[in-house]
Amino acid sequence: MISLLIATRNAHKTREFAGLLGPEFVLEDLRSHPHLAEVVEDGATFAANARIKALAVSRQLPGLVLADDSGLEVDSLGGAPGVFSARYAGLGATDEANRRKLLAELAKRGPDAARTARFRCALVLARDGHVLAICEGSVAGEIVRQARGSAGFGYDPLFQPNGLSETFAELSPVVKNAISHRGCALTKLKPLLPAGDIPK
Ligand code: ITT
Repeated sequence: MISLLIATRNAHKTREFAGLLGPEFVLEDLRSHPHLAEVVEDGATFAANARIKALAVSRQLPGLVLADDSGLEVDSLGGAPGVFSARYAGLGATDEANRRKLLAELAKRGPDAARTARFRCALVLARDGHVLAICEGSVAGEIVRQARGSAGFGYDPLFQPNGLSETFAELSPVVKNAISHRGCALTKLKPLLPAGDIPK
């Protein structure tokens, strides 16, 4: 069994990692460590923010720490919401408020605005304040005109991956994980995860 601390307070991310990593991993996340101060995510990129989270947590807690920074880039919004995905409609915004804002911003661009978009994910693995690995993944698709589906979280009901006619929120977790930005990034990182392969 490999113990891994996911440096997130987002239970949806932890649930996806559990599905992706399988039963040989014992996962914990920051909900078990409520005393840890909130990390300021002021990086300009997903990788920079994932690094900030991984380092801050791994300096305070022992063992392997995995941080995920992720979000949605919409082409006709100049890449927004990007690193601001979690707080697009303001600090502490709900997923629904963020989705409403995204549709409103796209509507302002007119009916012919491109709806192409991609989810991106950066994963940083760290231990004792040192970065061990950085892996990134992305998945391309388009923003649908009306939210569809109730699975997943965040912008899932608005995102239809290329080649499929369902949104991420209409797909089973197994199918989403197989093609998602998080799944792609983790596929690259997973071979490095068995504790024995990572130099102390
Ligand atoms: P932590 O920083 O504690 O990990 P967070 O939710 O604030 O939690 P991020 O700063 O990485 O994490 O923001 C990610 C946001 O991007 C997330 O809240 C969603 O709005 C969106 N997002 C990322 N991955 C997603 C996915 O698989 N499906 C839908 N939305 C996603």
